[in-house]
Amino acid sequence: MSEAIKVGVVMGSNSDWDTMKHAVEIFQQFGVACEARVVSAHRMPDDMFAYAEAAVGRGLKAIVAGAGGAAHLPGMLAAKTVVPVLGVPVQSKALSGVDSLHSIVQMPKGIPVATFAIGAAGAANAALFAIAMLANEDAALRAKLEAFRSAQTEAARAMVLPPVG
Ligand code: RP5
Repeated sequence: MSEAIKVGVVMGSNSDWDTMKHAVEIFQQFGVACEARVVSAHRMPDDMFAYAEAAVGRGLKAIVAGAGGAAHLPGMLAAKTVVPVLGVPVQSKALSGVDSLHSIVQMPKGIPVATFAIGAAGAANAALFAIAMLANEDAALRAKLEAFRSAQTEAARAMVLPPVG
């Protein structure tokens, strides 16, 4: 039997995939069962509400939601579920993702969305943050996270700069 999905990665359009795949890659690297779907707030609002309303019952522990421009998906999911929503601003063509960032980060008091950096780094970090939350109840996952951090530290220590000129 396949492992139960723990985390959802959702996005407003398939044009967001180049950014959001970085979250999925991290979940796969850590062996966290996740699903990836397009759930557009504007083009399929009923599906978005159904996804949010089913999240607790399906056992989702976090939802990583990415969107660009008028990025309402993370906030509206958060409005419809108590499952933690982690928002990723996708870099937009017109305003480079500052519009996405502002749309996601400026939530009203009472309906939080954890908001990450614009683009691929934000998507990867959202996944790492979700993993850190899951690791509170999962010693094996915590060990993987600690190993990831150690490897990253060693890679940074091994960095060599090129000579000037
Ligand atoms: C948003 O509109 C999506 O999240 C995407 O970032 C943006 C553009 O969507 P497409 O026109 O590329 O489908 O809803």
